[in-house]
Amino acid sequence: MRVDIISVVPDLLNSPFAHSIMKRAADKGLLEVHVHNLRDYSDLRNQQVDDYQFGGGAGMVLMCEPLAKAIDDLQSRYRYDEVIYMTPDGKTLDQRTANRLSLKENLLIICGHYKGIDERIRELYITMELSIGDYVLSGGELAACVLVDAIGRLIPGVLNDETSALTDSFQDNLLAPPVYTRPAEFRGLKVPDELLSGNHKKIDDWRTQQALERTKARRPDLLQE
Ligand code: 6GU
Repeated sequence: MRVDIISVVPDLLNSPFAHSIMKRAADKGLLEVHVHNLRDYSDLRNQQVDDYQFGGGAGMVLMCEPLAKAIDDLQSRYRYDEVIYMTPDGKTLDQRTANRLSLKENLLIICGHYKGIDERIRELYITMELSIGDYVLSGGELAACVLVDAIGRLIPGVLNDETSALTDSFQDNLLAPPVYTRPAEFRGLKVPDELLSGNHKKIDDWRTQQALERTKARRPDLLQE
């Protein structure tokens, strides 16, 4: 998968993809992330990319021209499956959407900043608008990192048996069961007998039961779906 990201703060987007599972995805040739500085597409003095909003009001808006120029340039070179705008008024990202996007070849992600981007860019170019939750961030960059991480780990071949996504929380609308490692007893707290039993059926049943109980207690909304 190739992911292109357009941002006015490209430095925010570098380190998250250079470690751990995202790094392994890149090393295996399964995920390529390319970050583009919106200012490189400005024809104005000081590489200006934002302006005051019509109608007045606090906060700057990312202008049409640099964004259109950046997207046109990238679209002339790659055929994107989705052009995604990260915005708090988008659809909230969930595991189902991450699963679906992980099967795409080329994604273009636009990060807003300040008050966001000119509405006409949304009308003309954007095919999908995503939020990562009901709170406001200073810009779309951290949200884009969250999105690429959530998608990247699901790309076929990125995870192995040890890191398999099949047992993640949300993968079947259930939270994951508790996990334990050595020692078998820590400060008087024991690992549940079922997990030490060596009986795979017993272990699976215990995990399913715990996942159900945990979901019922913490996220009953997931069980309604
Ligand atoms: Cl995608 N962007 C911003 N600026 N804030 C957010 C968000 C996105 N998702 C939640 N809050």
